[in-house]
Amino acid sequence: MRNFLHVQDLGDLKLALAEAQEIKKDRYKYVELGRNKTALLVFFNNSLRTRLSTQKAALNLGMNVIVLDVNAGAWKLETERGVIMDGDKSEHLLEAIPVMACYCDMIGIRSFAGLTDREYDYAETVYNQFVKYSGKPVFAMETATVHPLQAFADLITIEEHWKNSQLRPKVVLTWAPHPKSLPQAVPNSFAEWMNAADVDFVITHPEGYELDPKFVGDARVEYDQKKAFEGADFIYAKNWSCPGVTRPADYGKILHDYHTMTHWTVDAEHMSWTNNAKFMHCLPVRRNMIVTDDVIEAPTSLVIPEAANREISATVVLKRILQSL
Ligand code: AN0
Ligand code: CP
Repeated sequence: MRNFLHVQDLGDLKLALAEAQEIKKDRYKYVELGRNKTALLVFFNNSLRTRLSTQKAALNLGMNVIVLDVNAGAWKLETERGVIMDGDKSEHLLEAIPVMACYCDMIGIRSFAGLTDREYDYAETVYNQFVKYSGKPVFAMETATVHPLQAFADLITIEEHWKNSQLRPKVVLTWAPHPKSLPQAVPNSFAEWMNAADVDFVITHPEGYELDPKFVGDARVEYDQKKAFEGADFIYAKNWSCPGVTRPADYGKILHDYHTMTHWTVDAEHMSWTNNAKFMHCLPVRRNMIVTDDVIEAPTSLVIPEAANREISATVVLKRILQSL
């Protein structure tokens, strides 16, 4: 595997999950694989988990790691071609990418959606520029439309906490309120990966927040949150801004004042509608906005195991890339 953006990039998902468990048992098993290889992690946006877990994964594999925070010390980068660069941006990505590529063997990119130009975001313009102009393997650390390292860790976590081999778990992705416009990358990837996994998958959100059909696939969409939660084994909460599917002009917007949407916040009553479901969120999470204190602190909350599994998903992905060099 050279590039990592979608679930299909891993090939057989069952094999990838087995590899994750192999690595979890002995996370240094492939420590020789990365000797004298360098991973460059480029952050255009903030991060806690992705930064630490991906660095740890590279160290597990014996690699060297360089981290670049574009907004903290690098030249401000122009990303669009054809712009007259008379503003505050000193360097163009089209020079910066091949330069960065000189110093490493693979590149991880965190570059969130701008949430103003749907076409630009959904074409994965920045990620694809890195693929095209670096000549190096590139993996997503949350790009404009996907967050596959997160979705892979989430799937590992669901598999670990589902003990019934006879039945498929019911997994529900629920929208929850948030005061700021957030990308669709996490719900897009979660939907893509759940559709590829052996689970009964339902998506619930207020009208207007329909995710892009290429990620929804054959998943059931239930607008009544209570109905969606009934019998659920896993509740995956996340806010996302309007994907602009039904009304392109609303792309990236918050459709209703969040104060009027607090009935979507996951609280103990919501969880009582489920089959004693586990609660999941990728983090960072705003407490008492997305989820109440008692739900996130309950023994049924998986938010910390999910974050821990980010090291495992990243180790599998970087190992696969190393094996392709
Ligand atoms: C980001 C998002 O919603 O995509 C990152 C999540 C991993 N969240 C925030 O910006 C709060
Ligand atoms: N879940 C996740 O990707 O967290 P960070 O934004 O802190 O990396």
